[in-house]
Amino acid sequence: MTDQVTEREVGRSRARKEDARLVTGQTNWTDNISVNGLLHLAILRSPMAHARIDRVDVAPARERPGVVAAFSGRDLAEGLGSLPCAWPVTEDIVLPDHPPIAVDEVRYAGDPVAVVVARDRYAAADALEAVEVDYTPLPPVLDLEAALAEDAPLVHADKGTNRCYVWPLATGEDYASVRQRADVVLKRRYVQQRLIPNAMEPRAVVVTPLAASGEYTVYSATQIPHILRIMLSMVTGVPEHKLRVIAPDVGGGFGSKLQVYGEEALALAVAQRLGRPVKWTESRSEGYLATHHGRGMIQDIEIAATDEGKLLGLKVDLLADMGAYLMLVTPGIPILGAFMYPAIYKMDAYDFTCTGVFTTRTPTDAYRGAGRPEATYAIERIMDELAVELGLDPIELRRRNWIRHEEFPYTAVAGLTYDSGNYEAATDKALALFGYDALRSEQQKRNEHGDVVRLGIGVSTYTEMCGLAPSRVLRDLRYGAGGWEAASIRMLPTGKVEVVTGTSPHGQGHVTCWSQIASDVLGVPFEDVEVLHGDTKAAPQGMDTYGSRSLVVGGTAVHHAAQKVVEKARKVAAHLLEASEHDLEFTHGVFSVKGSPEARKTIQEIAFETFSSHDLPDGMEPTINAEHLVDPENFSYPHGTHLCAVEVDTETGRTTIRSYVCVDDVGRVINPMIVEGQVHGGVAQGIAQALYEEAVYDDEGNLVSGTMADYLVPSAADLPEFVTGRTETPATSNPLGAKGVGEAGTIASTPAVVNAIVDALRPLGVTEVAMPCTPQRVWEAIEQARSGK
Ligand code: MCN
Repeated sequence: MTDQVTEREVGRSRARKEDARLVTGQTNWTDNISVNGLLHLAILRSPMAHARIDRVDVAPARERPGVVAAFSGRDLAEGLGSLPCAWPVTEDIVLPDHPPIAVDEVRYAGDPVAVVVARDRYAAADALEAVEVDYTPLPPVLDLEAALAEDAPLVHADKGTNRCYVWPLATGEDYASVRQRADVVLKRRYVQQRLIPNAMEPRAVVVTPLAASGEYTVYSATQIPHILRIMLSMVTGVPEHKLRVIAPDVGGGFGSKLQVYGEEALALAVAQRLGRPVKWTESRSEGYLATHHGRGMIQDIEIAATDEGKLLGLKVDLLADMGAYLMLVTPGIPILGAFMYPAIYKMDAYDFTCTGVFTTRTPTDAYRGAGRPEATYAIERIMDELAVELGLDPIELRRRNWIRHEEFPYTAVAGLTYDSGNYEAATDKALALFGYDALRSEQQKRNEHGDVVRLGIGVSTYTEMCGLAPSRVLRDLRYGAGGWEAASIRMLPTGKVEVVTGTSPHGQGHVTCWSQIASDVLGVPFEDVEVLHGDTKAAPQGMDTYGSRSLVVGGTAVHHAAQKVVEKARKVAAHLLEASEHDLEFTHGVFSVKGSPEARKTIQEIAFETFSSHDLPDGMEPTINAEHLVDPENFSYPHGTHLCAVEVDTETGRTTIRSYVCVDDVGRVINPMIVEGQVHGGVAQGIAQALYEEAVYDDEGNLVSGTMADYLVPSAADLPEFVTGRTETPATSNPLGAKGVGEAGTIASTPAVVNAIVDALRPLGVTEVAMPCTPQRVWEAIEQARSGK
């Protein structure tokens, strides 16, 4: 007989089941996949940001040793559709054609131009230099404001404009009238630099054809095997039922693998043509050009308030850099942020407009937080400026405006109903952990002494919408997919359990957490649960992993599916124990008859009896397996308070983070250690935006920060010790009471750091430092303030 569990799994810091394999190299990365006859793809990319393609001759490459085939864009164009944009945010959005490989024109440095196929990857890469391409340069389009001028050169000449869309949202009272009653109106411009997602594993794809049946298996380092399958079928014409997509072990994504990439379509098209298995693996520097970027926005934000610091209204005008083409959800990224500018604050009016702009740069799309870090940055920065203007402590200003615990559920001015929250508790806890008052007095002393190294304190009180999400809301936003998630539970005859999930983890630890959830509901040991994912044959239904949705949607589906298993098992147990279902208790995996505890059956015994099906209730199918699809009623709204203390050397401009405290409220926690890890990773990425990372382009549109030597991804040594705390305000929109955590740290941390830097330098007259706040930028800001410019 199998052991039953007596301790609750949910809430335990279980070491991740999946890690032993990952850290000992017994992994199955896409690039490790090798099959007989495998051919390798290399892709020639445009060296120019914008040019007409006059001629492509791949014939010389075909002569190179080891080369099996070579294709120009024109060679491959037939039969290949446009890459999909699944989030056309307005009816009149400009949707340019996006061929997986350029045919007539290249629109960013890195746009694919030709494909070489060879027996090994080195032969393929070497032969690229033999491909002849004649280009006529066209003017690059790099400046978001200049791109909107009447006479601006056009990224897509056939569209007649670089304006992709204009998306307005005006909620609450009329902003102009509210502004009139304000005592203070502040306006600021913030720039969200472009960021390059740096997943540990670069992208890779392997396609294996099965000639006899016309089937293809696509292995891809993707976050979205299910969506990819549908979209690849539409782009290449391979019928969906003949396509199997497998996301093997995937080494991170941060949104960059929430995509349908040209290379995936090209690999499939080449495998189709040659009838041979093919592989493409991106190099790191190739990824910097060809994997989508994140952020890239100019934010004009205006806040109106009374003398007492009561917020009245907010106006935001956003210019969002789409890059050269619209990828899967490019236009929707700033729209996800649109709802978050009012954040945790009460106000009467909100007026938002986003203009999407095409430029001749790598397309942008989701990057950890996707729209919400930008919104949080702008509101949290301007709240600090307003506090200074009103002579208030920044935390006091926030206290005067945030939604109070007893006011939940609360419909915020942008229209979202926050189900729960306790901003007071999280802030109080963070302040205590941080030692706020002591740091403020030290700061004052240093300022009075005119110290070279100044101390700055930054706060960020945030919420965010995640757990994407209710399908009906997504439909209203013109998002092309639903927000549901699927799970099924297979009770194997020997009492072991397979959880099949539609989520597709790539570092988050779903195998562990889903095991914890299933174990609790079914009463079977954690070790007896296996989780299957990331394969459209094994887990045919799913909406994949992004938007910190997996726990609150996918985990909830696991919970419900497990409950269905228990209910089916109850019927069998009642029959076998000759009792009424209502007289059965179910505790720790054991059904027993109330009042006669010796009359009992474990759920594992039921699984075996059902399999052998000798004695089932009439009409009952011989299985207690179950499936459940969940479509949540609402997003989830994690929140918290992050506090950062920096020391800024006013002679060198160097910033050192002295302490970093974050108290996050992600509702009920399934696995505290995993949540802690998510917060650490998220905060690291937010700090990276504040201090280090930027995709820099020259005036011709070349990416000059094109390697890891030029684009500074911080290592653990560059980051401070994080002090983490939690408060737990359960979500009311899912039975787990959980809120998402995957992006929270990134969303909260960037403004905390920049607020701290500006706070340190304010006595010197500095009111703004542009991100990333490199020593040079900080030093320049000090010099500018000194010289009064
Ligand atoms: N969790 C928990 N209790 C909670 C909330 C979450 O135990 N109250 C656990 C979940 O069970 C899950 C993990 O924390 O194991 C993250 O859950 P969730 O917030 O639902 O986020 P997703 O699983 O949907 O992951 C997506 C999210 C996003 S959008 C980005 S970007 C991101 C992130 O996850 N990219 C990551 N974290 C990442 N972590 C790694 N290692 N690699 C990435 O690419």
